Amino acid sequence: MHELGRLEDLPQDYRDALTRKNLVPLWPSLRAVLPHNVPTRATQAIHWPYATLRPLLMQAGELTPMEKAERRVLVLANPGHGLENMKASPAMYLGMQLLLPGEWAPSHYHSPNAVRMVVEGEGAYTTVDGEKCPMQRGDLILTPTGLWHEHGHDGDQPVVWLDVLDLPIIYYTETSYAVEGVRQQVKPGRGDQAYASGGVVPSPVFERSDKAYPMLRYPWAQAKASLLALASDRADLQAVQVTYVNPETVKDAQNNLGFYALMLRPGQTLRLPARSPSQVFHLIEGAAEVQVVSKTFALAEADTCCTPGYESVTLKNLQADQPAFLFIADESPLHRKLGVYENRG
Ligand code: GTQ
Repeated sequence: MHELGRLEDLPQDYRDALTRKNLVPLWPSLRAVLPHNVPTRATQAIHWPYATLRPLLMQAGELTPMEKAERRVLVLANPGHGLENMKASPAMYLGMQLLLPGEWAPSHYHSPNAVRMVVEGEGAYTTVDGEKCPMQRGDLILTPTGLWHEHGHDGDQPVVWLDVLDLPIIYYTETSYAVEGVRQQVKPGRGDQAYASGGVVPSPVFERSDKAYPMLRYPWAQAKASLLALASDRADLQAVQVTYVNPETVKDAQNNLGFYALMLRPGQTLRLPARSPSQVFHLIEGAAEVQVVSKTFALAEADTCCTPGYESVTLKNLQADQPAFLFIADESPLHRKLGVYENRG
């Protein structure tokens, strides 16, 4: 591992001549872009406790009406990437969105893929591609690339959800844009009803659905029931985890980000291997600790944290008599497409 030449080693008139011709010498920057063995990661392990975020989000509700916000969101930004860049990780954007009773977030579609994880409140819904999806705590609702979506609220308490978008990677590739529209007509047929039970899917006797995203709402009640059944069936299973998939293809539910629900058994400690993707952990129920590098976060319900790639993460259920349930988002599908996915154990 020898030292490479620095920019300062070159005569100023030579450097100026390069600059004038839009040329750059590689060797002073070679180790920066190709570090040895482990990538340089700007992503810091960051914890956003809901208890500190919530009052500021409610304040946004008083300060900024929907007409001035369109989407009333506080972005969970990683200081390692620069707060203004609105990234939790290289490919993940996180936002906490507030909708007050009677409010409506107008219809649009955009090129980034989004999901919502419902955090609190009753009575809100997201209409996606004409499908009216009720929002209940822990539900996962997809708004994939190009599908119209709008949020409404018929309840009487604030509703909050966590948005997870692949916006940073879509923005980076200069493919990010949105199109505004008018209120959608709700159509009959809901994916969460068509795919209400695992292992059976609707039979195309007369016509096959051509929907790229046949299931848009994944009710928490079903995901939780699957985890509890899996845990009791397989006492030997270390990681009680399910993946949110497209029920027709059984591939990841969306193109770039992966979504999972994980149950920690009472008192369980689980070491997740060091894999290349960054991860986001959001606690749905219980109390859990997340340990990564030199940081330890105690997650209360509705807390969110992120961890950099290439590091193992140790999860601990802080309760000895109750399971804990986590929602996880990561960049695995993107890494697999790019051919850079790694599990280093
Ligand atoms: O709800 O459509 O957090 O378009 C960022 C961009 C939410 C949304 C965000 C969006 C939305």
